[in-house]
Amino acid sequence: MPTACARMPPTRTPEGVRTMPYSTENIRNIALAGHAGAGKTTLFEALLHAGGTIQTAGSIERGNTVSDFDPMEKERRHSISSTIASIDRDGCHINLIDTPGYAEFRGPTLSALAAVETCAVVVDAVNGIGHSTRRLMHHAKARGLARVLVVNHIDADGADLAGLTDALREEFGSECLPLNLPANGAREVVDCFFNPSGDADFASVGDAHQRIIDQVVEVNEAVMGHYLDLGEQGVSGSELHDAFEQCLREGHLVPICYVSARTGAGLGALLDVITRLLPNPLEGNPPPFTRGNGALQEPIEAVADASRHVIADVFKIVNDPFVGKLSVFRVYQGTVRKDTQLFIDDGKKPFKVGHLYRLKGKEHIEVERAVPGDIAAIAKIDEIHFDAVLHDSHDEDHIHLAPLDFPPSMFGLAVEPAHKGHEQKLATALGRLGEEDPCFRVEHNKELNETIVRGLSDLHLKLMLERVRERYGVEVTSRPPRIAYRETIAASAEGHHRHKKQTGGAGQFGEVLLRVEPLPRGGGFEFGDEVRGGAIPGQFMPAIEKGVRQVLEHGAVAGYPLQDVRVTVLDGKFHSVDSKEVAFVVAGRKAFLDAIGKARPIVLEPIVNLDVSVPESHMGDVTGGLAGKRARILGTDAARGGELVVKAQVPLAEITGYQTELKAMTGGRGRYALEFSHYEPVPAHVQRHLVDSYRPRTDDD
Ligand SMILES: Nc1nc2c(ncn2[C@@H]2O[C@H](COP(=O)(O)OP(=O)(O)OP(=O)(O)O)[C@@H](O)[C@H]2O)c(=O)[nH]1
Ligand SMILES: [Mg+2]
Repeated sequence: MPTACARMPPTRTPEGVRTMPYSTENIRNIALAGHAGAGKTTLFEALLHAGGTIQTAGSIERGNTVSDFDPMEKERRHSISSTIASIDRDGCHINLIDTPGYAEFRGPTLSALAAVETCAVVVDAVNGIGHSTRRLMHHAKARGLARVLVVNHIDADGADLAGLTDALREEFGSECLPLNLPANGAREVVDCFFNPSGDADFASVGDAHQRIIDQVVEVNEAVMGHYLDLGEQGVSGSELHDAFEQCLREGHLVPICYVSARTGAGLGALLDVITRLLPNPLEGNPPPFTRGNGALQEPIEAVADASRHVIADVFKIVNDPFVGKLSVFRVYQGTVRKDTQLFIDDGKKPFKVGHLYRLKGKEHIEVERAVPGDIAAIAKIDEIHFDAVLHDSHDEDHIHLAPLDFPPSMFGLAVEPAHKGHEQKLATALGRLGEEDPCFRVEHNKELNETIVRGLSDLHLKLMLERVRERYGVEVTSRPPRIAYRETIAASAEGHHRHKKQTGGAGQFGEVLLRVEPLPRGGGFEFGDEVRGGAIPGQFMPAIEKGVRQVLEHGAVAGYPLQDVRVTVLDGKFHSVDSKEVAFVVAGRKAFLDAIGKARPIVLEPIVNLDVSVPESHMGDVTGGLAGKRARILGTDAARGGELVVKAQVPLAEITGYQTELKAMTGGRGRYALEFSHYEPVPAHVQRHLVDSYRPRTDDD
C-alpha cells in the first residue's frame, strides 16, 4: 500500500513562522467545488481544523470561517470568491481551495480548477445532484483532473445515502465507487479501500472493497496479472498506488467519500484519502501549456523539476483598495524564491519578487520559496493579470496555459456613474473587478460612448456593482440588460477577395480564396492553411487570420461575435512589392465576409437551465408562465420544506424580467437560479429583426 508522505520536522522562518519543508511529491492540490449550500466552506473549515491548521472551527452562521471572510460573503452566507489555505499533515502539504457554488461565480471556481490535480465535487446528501454538480463534474473531467465525489451533510435528517449513491452512479457512471461507507448511524465512516471488512449503514464493506480493487487493477495489465495469479496480497503497495492514480487520471475511477462537515464524521478518512491516494503534482495529467500564438501554437511540457527555469500561472487576482493587488499563482516548473526576478508573459522588463506568501484565507504568511506544484502569492505588482505566465528566462516567452472553458457572459448592462466627474473612478473600479473575475467583462462601445458590463446573470452584475459602491465608493446607474447573441453559419462555402489599391507611390495587393465550414456548437474557431505552391507566402497567414478575427469579433450579419466556424485558406496571389500585411488583413476579412454571405448565416441565442423553486400551490402558475416563454419543461423535483423545483430550458431573452414576474406570481415565495446551457438558433422572425436593426461599421479600406 502506498505510504503517506515522509515525515519531516517543522522549521521556522526568521519571523518565527512555522513552516514544513516539503517537496513536490508531498504536495496535494485540491479544489472543493459543487452546488451552492452543499457545505464546501464548512467542509473547508472542518478540514483545516481536523488537519491542525486552525484551533477552533468557525461556522457560516457565526460568520467566523477562514473562507467567506469578505463582508458581502458573511452577509449573504454564500461564497463569492475562491479562498486558499493549507494543511500540513503526515508530511504532506495540502493546498485546499474553497470555491463558490453559485453559477454566477463560476469564474473564480473554474479558475481554481486550473491550479489543482484534484477536484472534489461536494454533494449535499439531502438535496442531491444539481445542475452545478453536473457542470462541475464535466468541467473537471474536461480539464483532465482527478475527481472525487464528497457526499456531505450525512448527519442530516432525511438523507437517503443509499439512494443518492445509486443516483450518483447512474448519473456519472459505474466508475463512481464508494471508497468508504457511513457507519454507526452516519456518526462515522468505515474505510473500504485499505480495509476488506466491517459494518456499514448500507451496502457491504467487503463488496465495496472488492469492487474498488477490481476497478483499480483493470487499468494495468501487469498489476492485473499479479492480482489474478497471487490475489490482493501479491500486489505491492506502490503498484496499487500507481494503478489507482492511473485510474483517476484516466477517469476510470471516481471515488465517493462520505462526510459531515458539521459532526466531523469522515473528515479523518477524507484527509487520509488525500494524503495516501490522490495524485501529487508529479502525477495526474500534464497541464495543457502551449508555446506560440495563433496557428503556430504547439504543446509543451512543464516539468515539475525544482532546478529548471520557472513557469508559473496566475489563477487568481485580489485587488484590495488598501493592501493593493495580490496575485496568486501555481508553480509548474522551477522554484520561485524571494528576490527572484520574474517576467510577465512576453514582457521584456522583469520585476523582483520582494515578498512571497502562502495564504490562509485572508492572512498572508511569508515564505522563502515555492517549489513546483505549490501555490503562492505576490503583492503589489500591478502589471500582473489573471492568467499571466510568470517565468525567469526569455526561453519561456510566449508560453500560455490553455484557457478554461468559461461560460459566456450573457447578461449585459450599460452603466455610468451616478455623479458627473466619477467616470475615471468607475473605469478603474470596473477594471479591477474584471481582473478578479474572468466572467465579469467590461467593454466600451465607442460609437455609443457607452460602458457595458457583462456577467453571467443579473444577480452577478448586481453584486459586482454593489462591490463598486462598497469598495470604491462609486454610485452607479444602469440600464436594462442586453442579450449576448452570437452568429454562426449553417453551411460550407467559399469566399474570395482581391484587394488592390494604387495611391500614388507603393500600392497594396493581396488576394485570398478561403473556405468556411460550420463546427459543432461550442467548437469555437479554427484556422488552417492549405495553400499550395507558395501562392501566398506563409508570412502573410497571420495577416489573413487577423482580418478573419476582426469579423469574428464584430460579427457579419447582426453585429454579434461569430463562433463555431472553421476557416481554411485555399489559394490566392501576392505581389512581390505591393503585398503587405495590411493588404492581406483586408483581403482576409472581405473574403471571409463573402464566404459567410453564402454559408447560410444564422443568429444564435443563449439558452439557460432554469430551476424555479415554489410552494406546490404555485406550480401551475409557474409552468403556465414558462409555456409562454418558449420554455421546454424538463421535469419537477421535490425539495426541502414541501417546495417543488420546476426544471426548464428557456431562451435567456425571454426571462430578463423574471425576478419581478415570479415575485408577483408567488407573493415573493418563489426563487429561481439559472445557468447557461447552450446556444441555439433564434426563430426566423427574431433573426430578421436583429439583422434589420444592425448597421454595420462603414468600410474603411
Ligand atoms: N447538518 C449539516 N449542515 C451542514 C453541513 N455542512 C454545511 N452545513 C450547513 O449548510 C449551510 C451551507 O454551508 P456552506 O458551507 O456555506 O455551503 P457552501 O457549499 O460553501 O455554499 P456556497 O458558498 O454558496 O457555494 C450552512 O448553514 C452550514 O452550516 C453538514 O455536514 N451537516
Ligand atoms: Mg461556500
